[in-house]
Amino acid sequence: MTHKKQTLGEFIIENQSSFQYSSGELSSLLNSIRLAAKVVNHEVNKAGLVDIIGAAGDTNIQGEDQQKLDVYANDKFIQTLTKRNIVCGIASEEEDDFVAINSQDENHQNKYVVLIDPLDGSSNIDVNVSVGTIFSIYRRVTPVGTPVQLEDFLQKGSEQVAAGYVVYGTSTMLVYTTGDGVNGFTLNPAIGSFYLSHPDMQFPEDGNIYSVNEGNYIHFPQGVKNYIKYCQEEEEDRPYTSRYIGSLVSDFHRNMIKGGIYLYPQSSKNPNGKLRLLYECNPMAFLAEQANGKSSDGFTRTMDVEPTELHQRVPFICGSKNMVEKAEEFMRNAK
Ligand code: AHM
Ligand code: MG
Repeated sequence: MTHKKQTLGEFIIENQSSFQYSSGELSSLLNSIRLAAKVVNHEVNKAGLVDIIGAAGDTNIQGEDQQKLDVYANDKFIQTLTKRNIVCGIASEEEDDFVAINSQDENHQNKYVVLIDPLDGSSNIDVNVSVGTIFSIYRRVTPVGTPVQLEDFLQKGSEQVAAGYVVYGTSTMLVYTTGDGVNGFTLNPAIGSFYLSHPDMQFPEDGNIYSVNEGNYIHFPQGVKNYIKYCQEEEEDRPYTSRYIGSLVSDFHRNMIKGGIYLYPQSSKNPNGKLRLLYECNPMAFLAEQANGKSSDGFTRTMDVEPTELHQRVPFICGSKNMVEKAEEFMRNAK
């Protein structure tokens, strides 16, 4: 039996009513992300041609300056999200401060804020390894009709209304949640449409992959060191396999499909770890929980951490439920 393949555009509209404020605005917002993702994908895919068509800093054939891909991705997402009257502000890894969207929204009627890492893992581009876009969406907390404020962005992850990522990998996928499970869509580059390829994605409860930058082992807290040793012990289902791409989206995506745990702990060098709470950890935590996984800093649920600044970092342990709980046990016991 052949089924008609559902496109992302169709899926967004058809599932609109499962969202509690189903005014169509969130659907339109998700559609802007879908469009920007395609444009960025096209550019990321040309990255290897840089020597032929010009590198960042060069001038291209139209006389425009070539941009670094992360700057390009940032501009594209901001441009696309600004066009529809839905988003009042955007915070991005690429911008020191949040961007208030006043030009299109003079009366401050737009209700949503978006936090985004436009191109995560961009140091991987030069070596043809996959990168990703991560996004997180909230409703503003300040009243409509007033300018967007920092507090609209500093919301706990548990307040997210949607989150997702795009992985520009061997194929390009967009994976997102609006709080009703996680669905994955694969881009057919010949046609330029995303199709539902991974409905209702779930982390296996257990797994045998651990992903951590073990080069930093010496700087890790004792609980993490002990957990890593546990992963390496010879037991019935261990040692686990170590897989670390160094591209959060790809490591997370693989672990969600195969079962695994990702750790970016605090270290003596980086007391809060490296990853950013608002546009890296919280969206991944929302996806993880929606996919039957778990996410914490070792002690506190990621989505319960009270944000104090836009670019705040937190230790991050995320993945299959039983694996994260085991790592948390090691953290507690080493305290
Ligand atoms: P970036 O936002 O500067 O690209 O850094 C985030 C990336 C994650 O994708 C990845 O998991 C991590 O940094 C890798 O860091 P490290 O090289 O320290 O292991
Ligand atoms: Mg990043």
